[in-house]
Amino acid sequence: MNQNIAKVILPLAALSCAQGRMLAQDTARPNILYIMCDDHAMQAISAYGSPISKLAPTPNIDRLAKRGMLFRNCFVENSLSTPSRACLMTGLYSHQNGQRQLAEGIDTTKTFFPELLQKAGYETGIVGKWHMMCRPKGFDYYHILDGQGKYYNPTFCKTGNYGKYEQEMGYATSLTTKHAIEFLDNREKDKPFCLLVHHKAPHRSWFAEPKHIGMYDGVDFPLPKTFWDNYDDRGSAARTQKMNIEKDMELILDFKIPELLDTSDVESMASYAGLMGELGRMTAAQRMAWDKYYMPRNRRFIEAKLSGKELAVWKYQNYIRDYMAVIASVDESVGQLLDYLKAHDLDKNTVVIYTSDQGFYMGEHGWFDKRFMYEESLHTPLIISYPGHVKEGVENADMVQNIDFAPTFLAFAGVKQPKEMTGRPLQPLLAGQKSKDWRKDLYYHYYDYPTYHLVRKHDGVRNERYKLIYFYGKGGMRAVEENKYQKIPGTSEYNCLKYLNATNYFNDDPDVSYYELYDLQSDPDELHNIYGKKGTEKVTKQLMKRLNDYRKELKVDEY
Ligand code: SGN
Ligand code: CA
Repeated sequence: MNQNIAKVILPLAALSCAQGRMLAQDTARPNILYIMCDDHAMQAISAYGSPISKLAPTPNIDRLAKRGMLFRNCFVENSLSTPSRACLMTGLYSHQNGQRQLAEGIDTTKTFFPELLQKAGYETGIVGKWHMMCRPKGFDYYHILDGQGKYYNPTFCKTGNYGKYEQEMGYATSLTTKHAIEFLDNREKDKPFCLLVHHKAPHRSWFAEPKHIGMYDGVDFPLPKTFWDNYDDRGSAARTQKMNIEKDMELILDFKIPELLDTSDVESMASYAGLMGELGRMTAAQRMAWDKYYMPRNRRFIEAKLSGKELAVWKYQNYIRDYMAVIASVDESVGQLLDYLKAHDLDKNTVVIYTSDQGFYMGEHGWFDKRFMYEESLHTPLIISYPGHVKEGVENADMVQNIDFAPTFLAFAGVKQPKEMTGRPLQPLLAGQKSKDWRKDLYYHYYDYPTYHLVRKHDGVRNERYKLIYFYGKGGMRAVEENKYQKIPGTSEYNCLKYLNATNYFNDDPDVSYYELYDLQSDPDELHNIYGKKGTEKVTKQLMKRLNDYRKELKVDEY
């Protein structure tokens, strides 16, 4: 074995056979601290160097990047919360672990990686957003939010009391950090630990902590160059989506303007209810901090009577301002956790991972949200540090995926990866090796239609240069028949169906079956679909073969 890889894996692998009598040796196995945010775009982390992040830096996440490896090409398999979390838990693609859509679906008979760590003598914990509709499996400790969780004074349930949610006063990011520290303080000190810190932030609708409200007021963020994309060159899915900042971001909910409530309008009422879901939970002091910033901002907005492009730009600016103010708390949390590790002499023997459950649009193509296989939502940030084992301040450009996380953690713990686990351990890459047989392309599949944001089903393959996407499925209400969860009361798909029915959400929504092809080298912004264009025959054939091979090898049963 190559010496560098050995440095990352060997001290651990040697122990796997000694499970049960390993306490004396346990300092050899690293602790794992996995921090995952919800919807944190790479564009919002200054270590990745985007123009937005230059105006709203993340010094603590950057601190982590300086002492570890920053991955430029980490991708999700299905750009949505619970599917990504299921990939994390199982190291399996969505159709293998069952969680294809946002609602319940994970096959709980599958092994969750923390179960294997537990068996190997690790103490395991999870705090914050769990979001899976099953009990946390494989955790000695949990302190988790209810579903998507709330930002203000949220409810949590804790170890042994699954489903019994109790309100805690404070802000979600700080409370989650507090519970992470409780786990670290109270853990059994002679065992290695694996702690998952899953922040609710910066999920929609971006409610900042009182001390950060309005911190970017007056800062003008640069518009992404694809902001005014008119999707000319593409199939219908890029046009029929409902995630456009200008058209679909709601003034009441997303921009927190309750003054605009129109009680005769269903959409206005739904938007207001969403907003009150947070404002209505605030204490008087929290609400005062809120109103101090938003009341004058709302008044100025209403008086300005903006429309057209001016309104679109106003929305973009205030979306980014609110989002980045939410990130400020996340960044502080990372700082607190890193400081804790140092103060407790745990920093050398702890692998720290920072990531998100998917990427997010920060105005690229005029969008927010995720779901599409286009770059900004397909990518997710990934930073891994393990002092003395992973080189400091380095970047990696290999194609890695969130199904690789579970195998990586098992390898750190010296636990043999179960045969059925599809992802691959990142240890060779962490050791700085370009392994010859590392994946040269990846498979992606999105299934959640017709639900919020109306992104059509698609799958596809991406290699280092090209991306082939296949959009498919029935349109409009005809798609409801194809949606497994849409008729099950209580699921998010069911709730959405009621909304779709009430609001004439669909305009012209055709059945689709078409491909798109992008050359990421000459067109990194994916503005020019070259599928069917002269000169692309050879590359189309190659990618089509790879896509079909993936579908066959992975037994994708959609078609
Ligand atoms: C909520 C959001 C959507 C978001 C989904 C999924 N609406 O429904 O904008 O796409 O969650 O997000 S909200 O008004 O309730 O915030 S995910 O990150 O959980 O997949
Ligand atoms: Ca998410």
